[in-house]
Amino acid sequence: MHALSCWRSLGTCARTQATSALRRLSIIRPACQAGGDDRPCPVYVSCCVAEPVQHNCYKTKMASLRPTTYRRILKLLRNFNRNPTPSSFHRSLSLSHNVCQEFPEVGEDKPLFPGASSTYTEQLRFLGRDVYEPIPVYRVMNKMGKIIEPSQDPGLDQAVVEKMYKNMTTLNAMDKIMYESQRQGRISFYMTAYGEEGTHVGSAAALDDRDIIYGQYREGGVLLWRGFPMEKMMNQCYGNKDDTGKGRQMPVHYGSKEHGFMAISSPLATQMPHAAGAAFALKRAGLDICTVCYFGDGAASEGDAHAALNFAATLDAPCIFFCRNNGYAISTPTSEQYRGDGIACRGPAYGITSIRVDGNDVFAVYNATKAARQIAVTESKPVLIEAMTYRIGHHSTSDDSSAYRSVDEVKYWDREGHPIGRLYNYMLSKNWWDVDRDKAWLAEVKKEIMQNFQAAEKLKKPSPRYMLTDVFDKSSKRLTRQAEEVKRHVEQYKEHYPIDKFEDL
Ligand SMILES: Cc1ncc(C[n+]2csc(CCOP(=O)(O)OP(=O)(O)O)c2C)c(N)n1
Repeated sequence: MHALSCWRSLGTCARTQATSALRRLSIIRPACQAGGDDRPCPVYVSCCVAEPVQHNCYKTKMASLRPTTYRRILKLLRNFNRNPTPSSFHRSLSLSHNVCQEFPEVGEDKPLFPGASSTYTEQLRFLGRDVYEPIPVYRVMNKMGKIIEPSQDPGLDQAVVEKMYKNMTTLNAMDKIMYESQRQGRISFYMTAYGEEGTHVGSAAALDDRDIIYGQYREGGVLLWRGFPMEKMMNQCYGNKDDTGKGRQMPVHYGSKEHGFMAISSPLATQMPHAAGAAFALKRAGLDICTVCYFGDGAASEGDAHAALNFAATLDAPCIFFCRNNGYAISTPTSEQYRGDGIACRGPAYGITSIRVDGNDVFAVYNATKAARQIAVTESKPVLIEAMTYRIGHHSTSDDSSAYRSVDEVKYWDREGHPIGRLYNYMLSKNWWDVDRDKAWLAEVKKEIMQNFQAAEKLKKPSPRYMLTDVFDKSSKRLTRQAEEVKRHVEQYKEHYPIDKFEDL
């Protein structure tokens, strides 16, 4: 019998006037129990009463509930009635198989502590990292782009695979040009995604375009996949007048409401609890979409990562946590970042379904993300994916990685099993691509990037007045005064400011 319990808050505040022994409140829907019946049906609200040695579920009248609880239940039911499918029911209520604590027969020797469901042992044994086998790395293709196990071939058609390849090579070509542009002092900062193209494109391709993305900063390929124009990326990096962020953030801090991509911000891992919270909101709204949160192996050490994973698990939030484990956090290798089995092994400890994949295998990333999305959306649960990859580029243009890792190591990864080379080989084996097409495509994409780049460089910077707008939704008196002061000051001392490069104040 499926018992679908209400939110945790509802459960803890639920209390009938009749008994204080009420532990939780559950809503039971008969059609769900009967198995997948889509028709609307009555929903019974019942409360579970737990006594020391027995457990019973009693139907209760809504009127006997506290007014706040009663109002919450009505709201839940209204949401459910608007879209009464089993899936929307699962999404508007948390699925719980453990509605009431089960008490064993008298005399049975079993731990009853509410904190864990376990057995007793008389052996004094600590657990070390050797109790678990390291989590295997799921892959579909080998390093030569050959499908290893045919049943795992996602069977994507030529157009989709070609889009994947074009996306990955576009990102790579754009990175080269933007990186060089920074070296020449034309933009202030840049971060490449060399070697990680498969993680961006494989995951983005498996999502619904309505799913909401929370990125770290090295996920430009996800935006490209969603059709975010290259021109806008350049505008952001140049902080020019057409940048939707009004030139306020550092380069590569992209964001696009239209493409469901939350604006990037520099403080690591802060996007993680946001993604968990947003997923919870999506569930409450009864929407069949999820959030996807990208982060690095370094960011996973932040306190916010813990908060996010635990909140998502306990709130049954449909959020895919996608870790790009590229071996480094600037100069910190993973051996100094953690001593456990990477990031994936942390998932089950939070009660989160988890998997480790070969991040350089775009099909493995695709399959894992597609399956994760299915779990997140239909079961309303978080999923953790750890994509193993290698950061081939420097951390950013402010970093020289030869100071802390060998050039040979980097060369190895650039040569062996590179995500773009692997997909290229796969396409060759299918006769979907050839050397001449490749040359023509790479020349075409380079030309397009250069055109966008030059156009973005020519545009003026946004008006300096935007420095003081959007601090709050409406400008305060103090900000308005400061804006006037700035204007007066710049007009008086204009020869000291590069005003010709900016739009009017
Ligand atoms: C809270 C916080 N601490 C430190 C930094 C400085 N910082 C920027 S990027 C970075 C490394 C992040 O590494 P990782 O999460 O593995 O991502 P990667 O750069 O490898 O993609 C650090 C420490 C920051 N931005 N925010």
